[in-house]
Amino acid sequence: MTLQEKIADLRTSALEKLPKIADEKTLNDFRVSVLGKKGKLTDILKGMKDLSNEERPKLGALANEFRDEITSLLESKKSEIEALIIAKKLENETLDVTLPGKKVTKGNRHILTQTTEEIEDIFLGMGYQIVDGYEVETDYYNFERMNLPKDHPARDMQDTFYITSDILLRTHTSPVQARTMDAHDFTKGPLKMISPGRVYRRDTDDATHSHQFHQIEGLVIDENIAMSDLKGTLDTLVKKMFGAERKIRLRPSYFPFTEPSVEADISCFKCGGKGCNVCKMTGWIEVLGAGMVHPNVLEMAGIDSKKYSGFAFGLGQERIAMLRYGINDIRGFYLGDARMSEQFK
Ligand code: 2NM
Repeated sequence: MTLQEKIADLRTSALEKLPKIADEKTLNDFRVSVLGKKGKLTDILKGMKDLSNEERPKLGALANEFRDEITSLLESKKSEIEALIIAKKLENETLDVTLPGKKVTKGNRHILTQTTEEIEDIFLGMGYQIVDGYEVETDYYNFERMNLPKDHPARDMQDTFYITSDILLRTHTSPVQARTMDAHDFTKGPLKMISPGRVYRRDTDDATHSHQFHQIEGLVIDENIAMSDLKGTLDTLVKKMFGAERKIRLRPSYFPFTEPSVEADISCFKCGGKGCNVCKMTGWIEVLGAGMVHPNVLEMAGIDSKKYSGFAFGLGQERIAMLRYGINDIRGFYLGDARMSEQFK
């Protein structure tokens, strides 16, 4: 067989095999075996050394022609295979838009979180800062600084979770107020803050008691802060939370950390004051405690009680939510039953 015939044979078999190739690996192996350094063409061309000077360039030209033809065929085959791979991928990823969608159930924030954030927004709108503190506190900040003397019944082992005789779980968020008063620079302006958070009391849980619950306390200290400022602030709060028609009523009360102290009632949001089951026929609902900060509390923070005065208040998110939504068992807030939360989407 002449070298020309050998190339012609190789061409025939290559043209026959090429169209049947369907993947990149086989195509590459084919290229190497035909055109590679140790491939069939190279093998044939080894015979060139025996050709005459006229024959050699002719065979060279033929070999080049063959190489060009196969190279071009390999190129188009490669594109063909790539297109096929993409087509197959697209086919597998086809989205049937007529199929029914998967239902995504959306969660929602716990009702106590929602209540807290709603109250936070109201006070942020009045220029208050929101301050976080420790749930594990010292006797000093939790009681001493709140003008609760050593023999005060609230300091009883019965009422508080003690970790040591000096360290306890806070019974109110007042320690946050004390710490913030300590740090506040009154030459820069008044102190206006709320402290939302979890608080603890030693109590037997039932429908209306929980050994842990949530509280928001507020505090404003500046020169010339008066009871009228407290009343206006509470009025704004209850109108935003319970409706513009609500009125507030302050009754005298007692807290060791405020003097005078008051309980604040709102006119009943259900009956408007005529008397119903929500207000127990009184027309009024107790919502929070408040008062003018006791001079001792100011002085313990290094604040001159002759120059500065302040008001403070405290409310419980559980109580607010129970009133608003007619929840009759406080334990429902903590059981983690999704059906409880789902009602407040
Ligand atoms: C209440 C009622 C009345 C109160 C007082 C203070 C502080 F730090 F200024 F002394 N913080 N919170 C306060 C006053 C809390 O809760 C029913």
